[in-house]
Amino acid sequence: MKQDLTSKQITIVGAGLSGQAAARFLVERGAEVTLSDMRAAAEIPQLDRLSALPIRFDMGGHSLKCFSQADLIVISPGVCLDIEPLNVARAHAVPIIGEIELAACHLDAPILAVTGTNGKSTTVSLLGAALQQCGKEVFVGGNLGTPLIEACAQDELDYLVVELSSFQLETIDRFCPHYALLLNLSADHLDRYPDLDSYYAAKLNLFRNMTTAHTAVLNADDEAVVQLTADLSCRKVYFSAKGSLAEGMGREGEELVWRWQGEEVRFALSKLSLQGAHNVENVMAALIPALIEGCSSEKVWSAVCRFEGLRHRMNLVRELDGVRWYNDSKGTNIGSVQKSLAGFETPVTLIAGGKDKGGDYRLLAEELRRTVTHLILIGEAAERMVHELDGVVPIHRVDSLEQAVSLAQQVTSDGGNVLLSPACSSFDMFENYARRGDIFCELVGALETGGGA
Ligand code: UMA
Ligand code: ADP
Repeated sequence: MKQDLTSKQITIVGAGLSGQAAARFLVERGAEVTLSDMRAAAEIPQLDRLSALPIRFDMGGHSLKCFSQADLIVISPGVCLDIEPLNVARAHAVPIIGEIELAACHLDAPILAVTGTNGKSTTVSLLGAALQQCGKEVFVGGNLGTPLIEACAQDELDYLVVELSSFQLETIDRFCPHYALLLNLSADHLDRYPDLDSYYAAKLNLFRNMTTAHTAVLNADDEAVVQLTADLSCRKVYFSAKGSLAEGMGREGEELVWRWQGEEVRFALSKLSLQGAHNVENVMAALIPALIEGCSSEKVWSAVCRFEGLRHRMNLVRELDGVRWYNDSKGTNIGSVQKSLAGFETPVTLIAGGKDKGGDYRLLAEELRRTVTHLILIGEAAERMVHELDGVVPIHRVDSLEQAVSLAQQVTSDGGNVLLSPACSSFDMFENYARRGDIFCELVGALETGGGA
């Protein structure tokens, strides 16, 4: 339901991408906006773009009166719900929502939401491309990078394809997607959640308002996904990369097979540009809503096959002296690094580490033993990683990404690979994962031949 926001006192918490976009939207709707951030204004990228707007800035900390006296509080995904200013707001009965909830109340097009621990960005991009190929007007964003609230400025959208993180799903209330894709569940963000169950519960919030008129797209091969969605009241459609399905999207040898309401369509996997078993799962999930919506299977498949993948996900940076260098800076948790390593048949020097998210690094041991000859560690998590992986493979600790790249060149022989796939977030040393990946690519690009093993 669209709220009248005119003259409402609204405090936005966090002045990053999400908060700045919410501020622009709310000012346009006539709200009296306060933008509050614990960082000083000078530390916040692109804040000057808001300087011409009638916004009150509460920077360098959160003033409690901006929370106790507001009509509504809109929080950014990186803001934890248990910070003191939000407790004050709750004590004054001020409603607290996230940018996603605010946006959804003011958008009419059907929402196709994608969540899961890994593969979200790839899947929303595939789904967006597939729908666009069929002539649909589509917004593609959310956690991927463009805040959902920015879709409110676009007219005549057919679909909103939205990547949602567990952080964003904590603060939805009436948000209800037409399709909700849950790709997989494994440990992540344990620096924000007290335990795995709380992280999974945030993800499952996605389904809270869905009824029989809505569709959940679920990974039949993921035990946690299947168990935790057993009681959903909406329609469930499954995909399985491990075998065929009587109804849904299965795999038979080198073909995907879509069986739906008596029809059968086959897709040859050899035509895909994307590499890796995990990407087959992402493709399967992305195809389902497009096919159910009646898009042409030829058009959808041609868009999916052309898609070459997003930056910072297993990109080949260069080959030098017979060594292949890969940037997987978006490999920010243990499950994703397991999948990335599983794709290698030749020896790997792995560069990992960063801001610790509290996962169990011992889960990497099996893949490390199989493929990794040297493990080079950077960042805050290095100490715990050394402790948990002691004796599994030779470990080297260094102080910077530059040192890691230089050492990787020295220890990696002709025929081997160097992979940056950190299993951690980047915020201890870099602005974000993309900056970390860009710097890695620059360092690798500057290497000279003959510096290796
Ligand atoms: N802040 C406060 N008070 C707090 C906590 C944070 O003022 O208590 C401030 C920080 O000082 C900072 C601002 O909040 O200035 C940052 O807000 P944010 O962390 O929510 O970041 P945004 O720039 O708004 O970007 C967010 C998402 N960030 C996170 O979830 C951490 C982006 O996802 C998303 O692309 C963007 O909204 C648009 O929707 C990034 C991410 O790392 C890619 N996501 C995590 C992931 O994928 O693992 C969940
Ligand atoms: P997300 O947006 O969920 O972080 P991405 O599509 O950006 O996911 O992929 C990030 C990393 O996760 C990739 O580099 C790859 O290592 C891994 N990954 C991608 N898809 C999957 C999947 N379906 N299952 C497990 N790991 C995956």
